[in-house]
Amino acid sequence: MLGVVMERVIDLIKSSKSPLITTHHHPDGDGLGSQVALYSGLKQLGKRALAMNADAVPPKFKFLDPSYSIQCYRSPADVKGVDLVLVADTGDWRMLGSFAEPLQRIGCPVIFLDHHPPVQKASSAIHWVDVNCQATGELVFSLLSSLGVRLDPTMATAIYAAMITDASAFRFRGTTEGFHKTLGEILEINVDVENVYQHLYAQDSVAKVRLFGHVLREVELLEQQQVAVLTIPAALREEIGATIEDTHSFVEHLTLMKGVRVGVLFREDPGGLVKVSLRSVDVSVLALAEQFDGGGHPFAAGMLVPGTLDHVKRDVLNAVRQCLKDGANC
Ligand SMILES: [Mn+2]
Repeated sequence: MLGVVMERVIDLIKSSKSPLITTHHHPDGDGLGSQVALYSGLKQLGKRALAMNADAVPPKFKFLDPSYSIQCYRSPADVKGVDLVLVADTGDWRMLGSFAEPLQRIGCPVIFLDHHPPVQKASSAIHWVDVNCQATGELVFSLLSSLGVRLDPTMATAIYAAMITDASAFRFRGTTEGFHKTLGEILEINVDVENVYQHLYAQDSVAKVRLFGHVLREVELLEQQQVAVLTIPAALREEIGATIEDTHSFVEHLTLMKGVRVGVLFREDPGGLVKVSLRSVDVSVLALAEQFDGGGHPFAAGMLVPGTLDHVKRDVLNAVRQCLKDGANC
């Protein structure tokens, strides 16, 4: 099945003259790394490739795009002439935010390259999904190899960053022999691994550290310490001067505590929304996220829920309790 989809994807890319490559909103290392590698690879094949997103590249990821090729979408004129759309690291139109509608209006084929379990069925787009891949970067590596692209240091660095971002210190089951073999091939090209590490993991602002200190002091442990909860009220974040992006890694710390099975982070966002991030050690939290219109992976999922912090916390934590009761079936 995967082979047929891959062939179709390769045919569409080969016959395209002006492909547009994008990724999800609030882009991360895997999305941007995959996008940059695809963009550079398709340029090498002589295409008038365009890399464009709705959101600007967050400062910490700018090193992945040394030639500033990723543009910000402004008006329909920006996507004129595009004959193929490639979306990296999501299979969900909703994850494209304000860019979804203009992309759908182009009327050309759309290919989603992704490694998340599919959440939407009703779509005329082509979905090349491999949930066995730990990162979309891994998928991009095999796609570019199949297209005969010779990786240069920019592409190699982008794929390397994409893969190590989503591998989270190789803690997940998706860390396969194949994953490490791909990394091995990437490292044969000139990748400055210390530089990538510095950019991805050693750029914390003082505000981020202070905010983390504040929320950690208030960590809640529920259900005989099997559930750990962090809460970030908007007022606290703003008072300290931390950005929304600063909070992204906080949830990862919860499941480092012995005995904790599920970590939940609640972040009060603008517009009456609460961002919920879920991490789990041994029960799937994906169905739980889907109940609230979210998505992700079995052990790392999230959703944006309308409502007040208190109400969203109550509803989600009830669902988490149910999830623990149901065990692996949830
Ligand atoms: Mn990813």
